[in-house]
Amino acid sequence: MEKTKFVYLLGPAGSGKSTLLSSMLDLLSQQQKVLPLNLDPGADWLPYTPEVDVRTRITLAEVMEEYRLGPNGALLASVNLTLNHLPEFEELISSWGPDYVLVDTPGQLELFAFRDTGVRVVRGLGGRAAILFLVDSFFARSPTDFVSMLTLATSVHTRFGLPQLNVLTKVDLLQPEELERVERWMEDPDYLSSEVEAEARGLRREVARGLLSALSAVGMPTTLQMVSPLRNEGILELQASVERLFGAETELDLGEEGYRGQE
Ligand SMILES: Nc1nc2c(ncn2[C@@H]2O[C@H](COP(=O)(O)OP(=O)(O)OP(=O)(O)O)[C@@H](O)[C@H]2O)c(=O)[nH]1
Ligand SMILES: [Mg+2]
Repeated sequence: MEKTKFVYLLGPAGSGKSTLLSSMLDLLSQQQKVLPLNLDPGADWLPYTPEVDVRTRITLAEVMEEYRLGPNGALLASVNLTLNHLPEFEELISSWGPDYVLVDTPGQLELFAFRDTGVRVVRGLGGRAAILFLVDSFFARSPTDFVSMLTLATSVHTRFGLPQLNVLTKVDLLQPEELERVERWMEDPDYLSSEVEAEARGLRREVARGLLSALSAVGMPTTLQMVSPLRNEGILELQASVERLFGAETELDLGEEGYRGQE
């Protein structure tokens, strides 16, 4: 299994994880053996057919009933219960022998990324791992919102310490000039900063300034891959970037603390 490449799709609720997974699956599986793995116990419907699916072991509705929890508590419990099934999933994946495993994660990003569940899942499944962090194009309309998303992306990167590609999804919803503006923000942090100064006021501006300065101290994300699975745009380029992401990467090493921290 040590050669298998696990690509974890992470991002805030509704950012397009499942849809992008489906498009990547269609493209990648033309040339490689690709296993779609669903780790979202709350998913009602998925735009692809998972080969291994946490919902065959745990469903949100059952956890709500059994533990008498509301939807949020039940989701938290379900994600934790996933850990019990990791050895089983690992075995299923291993016997399938895929080149790639595309991993769909729960919509509630914080459950997977900011508790220790995500790191334990990555470690439990093994192989070589990388993250695609998805940013909804909705947040690329405002420079201040965009800074918040870059902060979230950096925080996920720090948490997992894995090779990571940040991906702007649903770009079909942006006008060409909006897309150009985002590209300029990525190329020139001073331009992003000047746009924040022009847009935000009061405390919102103070916070955005602070975040920008923290980002420049730890290393501003430099790439943002643009995709629209709906129009099937950017998927080929994304696949090439994913290959490159694994290019120089060796065995997974999450260290004692569960992540390596910023390189
Ligand atoms: N316009 C547009 N809509 C998209 C695109 N990709 C996804 N969507 C829509 O965005 C919504 C959310 O997509 P999902 O793929 O379910 O997002 P998700 O991140 O898996 O959502 P959760 O698992 O619920 O957090 C759906 O209505 C999709 O049809 C895209 O490229 N363009
Ligand atoms: Mg989903």
